[in-house]
Amino acid sequence: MSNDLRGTKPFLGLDRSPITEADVIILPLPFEGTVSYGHGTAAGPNAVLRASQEIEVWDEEVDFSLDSLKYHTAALFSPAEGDTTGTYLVRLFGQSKMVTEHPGLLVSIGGEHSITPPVVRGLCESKKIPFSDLTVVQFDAHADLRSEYEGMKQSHACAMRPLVENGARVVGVGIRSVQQDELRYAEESRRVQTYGAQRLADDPDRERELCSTLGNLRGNIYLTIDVDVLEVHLCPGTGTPQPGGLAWWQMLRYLRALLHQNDHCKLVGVDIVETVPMLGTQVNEFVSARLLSKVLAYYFSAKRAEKSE
Ligand SMILES: [Mn+2]
Repeated sequence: MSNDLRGTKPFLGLDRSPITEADVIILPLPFEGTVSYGHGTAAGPNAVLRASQEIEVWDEEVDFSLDSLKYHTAALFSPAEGDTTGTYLVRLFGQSKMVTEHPGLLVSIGGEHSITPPVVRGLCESKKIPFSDLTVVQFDAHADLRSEYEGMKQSHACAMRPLVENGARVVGVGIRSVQQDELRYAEESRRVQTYGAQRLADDPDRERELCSTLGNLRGNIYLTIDVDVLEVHLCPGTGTPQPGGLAWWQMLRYLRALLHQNDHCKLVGVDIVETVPMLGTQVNEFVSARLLSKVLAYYFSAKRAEKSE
């Protein structure tokens, strides 16, 4: 595959630590088996890692040096010859289970959103986390709650459904493209809370409610960021862009509420998906790399402050 030839750069250009010692385990997942429209997200992980070489390691907002953490950037976990979507995702479950036997925080870089369920399942199995004690915070333009899409249960358009079916809670943020039966399912399950993009933009009370929800989440939290949650100028390359997304500072307010202002936040894994690099611009991969650096700076600076108290 052409995106393999350029090689995988270590996250932020920092030395690769052994996986056993890493605070953060970066898992690049160049998979795009079920994308319905735009292609190219398989090239996302390498592009994001390359862009990360240019990100400042000091976070000016929370005064945190990202090079004070140890990173293990794993090799690309690519589809093998003959892999179908099904066989790749089963192998990914095994890979996630294996890497999460180590204590570091798992950060997966997609690839399309269909990687999330097997990554979460593998992680929960090796860390013995029951789904009933897991909240998935989903930043996404789409609800991803369909039972199947184009005949496939594993489609990127169904990424949240198996997690909810297995008992996880989902807090969806920035949603603005959803089917009636997805909404019905969300209501009936009683485990899905949705904060639509339009109300967040128009109603300051709704934003306060969201920040209070994120700030008060307890138990294990998995964070999944589909970059199409953002306004389209921040992610023009993504597979299924939707106008009306979150602005940059707005996105950071929500991440801060969850990762920096919630003293009880127990983050068990993160992924960022659907980044598609484009010819002639680096905006897609830079936005994703910067988002990852903010996630880590917010979370680990708060953990460190807690420890020193
Ligand atoms: Mn999605």
